[in-house]
Amino acid sequence: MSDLRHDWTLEEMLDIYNKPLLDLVYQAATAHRQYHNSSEVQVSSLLSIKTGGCKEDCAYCPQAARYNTDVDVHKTLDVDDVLQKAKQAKLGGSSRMCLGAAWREVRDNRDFDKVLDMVRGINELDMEVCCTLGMLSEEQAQKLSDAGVYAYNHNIDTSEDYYGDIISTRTYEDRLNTLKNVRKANMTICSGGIIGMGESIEDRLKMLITLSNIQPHPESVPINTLVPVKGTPLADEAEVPFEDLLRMIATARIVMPKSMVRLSAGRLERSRLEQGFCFMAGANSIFAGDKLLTTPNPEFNEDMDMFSFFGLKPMESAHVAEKNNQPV
Ligand code: SAM
Ligand code: DTB
Ligand code: SF4
Repeated sequence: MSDLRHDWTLEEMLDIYNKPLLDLVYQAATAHRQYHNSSEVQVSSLLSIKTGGCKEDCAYCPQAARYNTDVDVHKTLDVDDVLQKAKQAKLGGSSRMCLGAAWREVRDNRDFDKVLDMVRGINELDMEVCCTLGMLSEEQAQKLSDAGVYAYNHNIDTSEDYYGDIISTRTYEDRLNTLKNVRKANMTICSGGIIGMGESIEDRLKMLITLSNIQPHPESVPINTLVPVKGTPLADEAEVPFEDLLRMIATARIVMPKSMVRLSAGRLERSRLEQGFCFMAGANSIFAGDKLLTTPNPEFNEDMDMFSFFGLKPMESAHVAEKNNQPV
């Protein structure tokens, strides 16, 4: 299977992206079936362990301290509270917890030690743990990995060319560096971006090129649609047409066929049939639970209804799968 390429050109990507829509979806569905069980969707629960008050200036983000949004700032949650929430998520059917913090970067302090305890505790519940905590040094990445973090989410958000229009307090290079540290520490990479921030189609495709240049490809690629939040500079951005989202998901699936493609933020604005089309075009992961980090998301039960409508089922976590394969 030699279609894992790291040298996609913009021309090739444009040719794929601009195919007649159903041909594009068919090609993506075919690529999807080469590497994945098309009836399984990975389901993660997101939990904001430290909310708001972030010193970065990401133009889309309700948690940046400098914008006047309705987000209530909250200090780092206690380990016991987080484990309680993880247990609830597990009872609800989630096999994977993703812990998010509104930090520019991780600092070597008591809050980081708390996160490491959370990670160990959630692992003991036989759940997979992901974290998204901002930039990491090599040593911090290793500590997270040793504590049992399975995946680290760190989005590159858009193309290198457009990045400066969205964030000025860090560089694209900074983000890519953290991704290198994540890989070195043997955590899997979850990295993608946001559509609907005023970027061009070329910017979106250049972002996919950067991701597909990473060797091996990121194990997981979240495609978020901007959730416009009052008080942020991007509050009044135009809605993203469904066709754009579908083409983006399908193109990501074709250029990174082995990765998980996550239909991330922005699902509340999409109908059940639209989301079904995205699963057809190769999306095979979602965030479930009625809240993302600070903004609303569909109810868990609604998602499970949607899954049964389409004949989909939640994927087991690597933990559970390992256990089930052990001889008794
Ligand atoms: N502070 C850490 C960081 O920036 O890496 C982790 C949390 S941050 C909120 C995680 C990701 O959420 C961002 O990289 C961005 O892609 C996404 N995000 C934030 N606000 C969003 C919004 N309004 N709409 C869609 N995605 C958003
Ligand atoms: C990702 O790509 N999307 C998630 C997760 N990684 C951490 C976050 C979406 C956040 C949407 C805005 C909010 O709820 O604050
Ligand atoms: Fe801070 Fe992350 Fe939001 Fe940027 S995206 S302002 S780094 S919480």
